[in-house]
Amino acid sequence: MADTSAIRLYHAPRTRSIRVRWLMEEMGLPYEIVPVQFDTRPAGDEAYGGIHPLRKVPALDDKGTVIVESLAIMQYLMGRYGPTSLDVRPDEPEYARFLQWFHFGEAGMMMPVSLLLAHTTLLPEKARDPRLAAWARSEVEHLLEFAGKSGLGEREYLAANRFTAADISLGYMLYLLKIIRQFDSVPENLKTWFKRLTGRDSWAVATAVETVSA
Ligand SMILES: N[C@@H](CCC(=O)N[C@@H](CS)C(=O)NCC(=O)O)C(=O)O
Repeated sequence: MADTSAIRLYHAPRTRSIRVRWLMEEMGLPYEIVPVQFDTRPAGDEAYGGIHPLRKVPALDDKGTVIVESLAIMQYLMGRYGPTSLDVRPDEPEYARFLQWFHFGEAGMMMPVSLLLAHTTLLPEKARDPRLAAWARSEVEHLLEFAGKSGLGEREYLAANRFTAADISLGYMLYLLKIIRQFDSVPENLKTWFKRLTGRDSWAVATAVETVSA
């Protein structure tokens, strides 16, 4: 296996860097956490702008190779330090299904979840638009109905009959909905699946707040 001694994850609790940390815990990769302050925006300090010019999290520095975007980072780590059961290979029957749900977790969900977050929690109360929040909530429900029916159905995991990066990707979005108290209308089978995912030891480490002082 390639040298992993200097993988550095720029991390803030509750953010999408959880996805990357969760994956690295599952893969057993050694890594170092670099806390990024997230109490005020933009995140991090000016020096962090040299790592991630948009000053968002996560970012990963692998011995000088810097990469941002949580799903791209996961794909990079699986490709660079795999093979791993978290990835689904092109020659496996559920490769397409894996890719679809892996990307759905961010590309499919991000817009309405971000709007919901902004208009229920993040923005100052005066700037929140209840109509926008209602629209975002119904869109999120619509997407989750799709994920519950077409994605999970009666399965235990989204693809390939095992826990994969697709579960990490979409699982994080359910965590975000939980944080902003929009979890009640999540379909029952996804709630059960989320419980299954969050029962993993790797989840406890990935979401530990006390290990970083941002
Ligand atoms: N699509 C990006 C989203 C990155 C992102 O927006 N991260 C949030 C935290 S979960 C952030 O840094 N927000 C602060 C900001 O937008 O200023 C990814 O998956 O990494």
